[in-house]
Formats: sequence, C-alpha cells, structure tokens
Amino acid sequence: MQITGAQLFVKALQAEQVDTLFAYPGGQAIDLFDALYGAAVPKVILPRHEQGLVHAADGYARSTGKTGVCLVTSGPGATNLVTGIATANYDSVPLVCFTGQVPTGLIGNDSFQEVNIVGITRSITKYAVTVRRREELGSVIKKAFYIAVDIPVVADAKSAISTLLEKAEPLPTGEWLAQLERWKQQHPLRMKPSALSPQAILQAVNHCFENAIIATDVGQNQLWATQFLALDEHRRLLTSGGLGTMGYGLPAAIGASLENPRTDVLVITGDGGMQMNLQELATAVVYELPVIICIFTTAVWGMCGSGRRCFIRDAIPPPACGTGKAALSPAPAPGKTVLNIRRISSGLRKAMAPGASG
Ligand SMILES: Cc1ncc(C[n+]2csc(CCOP(=O)(O)OP(=O)(O)O)c2C)c(N)n1
Ligand SMILES: [Mg+2]
Repeated sequence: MQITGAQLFVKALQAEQVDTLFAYPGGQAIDLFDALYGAAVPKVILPRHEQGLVHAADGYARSTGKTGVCLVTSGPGATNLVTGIATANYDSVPLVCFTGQVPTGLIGNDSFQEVNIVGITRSITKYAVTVRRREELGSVIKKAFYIAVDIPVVADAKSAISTLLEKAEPLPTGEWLAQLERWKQQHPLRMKPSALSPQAILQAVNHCFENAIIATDVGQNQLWATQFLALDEHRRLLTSGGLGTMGYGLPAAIGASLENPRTDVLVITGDGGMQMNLQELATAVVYELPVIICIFTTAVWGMCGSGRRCFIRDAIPPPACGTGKAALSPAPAPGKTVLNIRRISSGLRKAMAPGASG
C-alpha cells in the first residue's frame, strides 16, 4: 500500500534527523499531526502562538547549530510565521517551515484560510515552494534542508577567520580607531555606584552566571545587554540583530532551553517587549523550562524616547507602555521585583535555584 503524504512527511523529517518539531495545529495540518502522533521522533513542542513558535525554533537553531523546524496550518497560521521567518533570514539562521495549504483544486479561489504564503515569504526566504504532488514531497523536503544549512551559523571561529583572512586585503583602520578612541574620551560610559543602573544589573549577571545562554529583546535593554554583558564561549547571546524584532527574547530562550537543559538560559527584556509574546510564559511553564526572565521595567518604550532625544533632539518623553505588571499578575511563574542595587545578585541567585519563588 502506498504511504500517505503525511506519513511521508514524518519519514522525511526522520531521515533529516529532526529531533524536535515546533508545531501548532489547524485544519490543514491535522493529517500531519495524526501522522506525528504515533511517531517516537520528532518530539513535538507546542508553543502558544505561531510567532512564539518560530522564534523558539530560531532560538533552538542558534543555540544548537541544528536547523529549526516549524509546522503550522494554512492562512493565519502561516502569516503568523512571517515576522519570525524574516528575523531568522536576516540573521542567517537555518529554519525549515512547513505550512498547510487548502486542497490543491481550491488554491487560488480565495478559499477559507487560504493565503499565498509562498508569494508572501519569497523575499524573506532562500527557497519557498508549494508542493502540489505527493511524489515531489520527499525531494522538496530534502532540498529545503540542504539549502537551510548551506551557510552554517556555527563555525569554528579560528578556522573560519583564517580562511576569510586568506581572501581579505588589509584596509587602513588607524583613522577609524583613533576616532573611536576620541568618542570614548568624549562620552565615557558612566554609572553612579549606588544606583540600580542597567550596567550594575548586567555586571551582576556577568558575575552570577558563568555559563549562560542570554536572549535579548529589542530596545534600550538590547543595547545595554550588548554593551555590558561579557560575552564569550561560556556566555552566549541570542539577539535579533538584523530585523530588531521585539518579542523575540522569551520564545527564543524557550527554544534554547529545550536543548540546553544544563545551561542557565536568561532573557533580558523590556517591559514593552515582554508584553509582545507574553503568552509563551505558559509554554515555559508547561514544559518546565527554567528560563530566567530579567525585565528592565522602565514603564516606557524607552528606545522610542532615547532615539528621539539622540537623533531629533526634542524633549518629548517616550511613550508609556505600563510596567507590564498588570500583564504579569498573576503570572504562571514566580517572580520578584528588585528595586535596590544590593538585591540584584541575590535576586538573580534566587531565580537560578530550582523551585525559585519571589
Ligand atoms: C515588533 C516590533 N515592533 C516595534 C518595534 C519598534 N521598537 C523598537 S524598540 C521599541 C521600544 C521597546 O520598549 P521596551 O521593550 O520597554 O524596551 P526599552 O527600550 O524600554 O528597554 C519599539 C517600540 C520593534 N523593534 N519591533
Ligand atoms: Mg521599557
């Protein structure tokens, strides 16, 4: 008996050694879910929203070097992936995303839950295709995985840089370095020793976490994190560098935590960004992922104000986003507010301890 397309799909994932599939159900993906139901591999992770799902697959990919794999339904399931696909594409993160589609004969008829997802994603993917014939499925999946990994995200920096250097011509950098030095003299990073400053908080993170994967959101919190975190092979950063996607941090940390159970996984986020994919707190709780979330509560979309002050030089205050407390209360996970510089390290240590509560 011929195997079904859905069974073929599962076999193809197994052949690609996909151990984890980030999936969200819907009408046009039901058969695939049925086929996955009995399979020991891949393990299916069910986030709470497709945007959270695709960022989780991205965090999984960035933290493991493997390809992140997503499955969602047609229409709204597919369009909810778009921001995450663009985020991953911009930062060269290998993802393979499957969406359902309406029955072949209905394609192009404005059918229920139909969108032209291939058209929508063409400019933010390396390869986007609608599979119309079962016989093509295996080779299309193989090609997708091949293309996804043709630029590896993880390389041995020593050998990669040596190879690049063989092809590079040195340019004069003296003037640029001198300019940087002048700027550092003119605008040194300052910190009041007694204040609960971003610098003090991030130095406490450096101090408390010897090994950590740190995902950021976007805003002032991201700039502070990249300025003040001491990053090396033990403290690794997951950040939306190209697209600058608010709401990336928490789901990316969830994806990373799944495959790095022995590493502390932190999110550095703002009170605005935290509210963007807040629903994923439930995913972290359900899968018992000990993700530590450090929310910089500024009560504003801070970056929007600082950008204006730096570049337009007007004095309009940044827009208020609330503290996020209303959204977090009652949160499904324990939390603690730190208001005093002396409490930062103990707050972080408490979050590290199993069964931490605030
Ligand atoms: C999805 C998305 N929407 C809007 C923006 C524009 N944006 C960049 S930073 C920012 C404010 C972030 O506020 P918050 O999370 O509180 O961080 P803060 O700057 O206060 O640290 C906004 C709205 C964005 N980067 N991404
Ligand atoms: Mg803020």
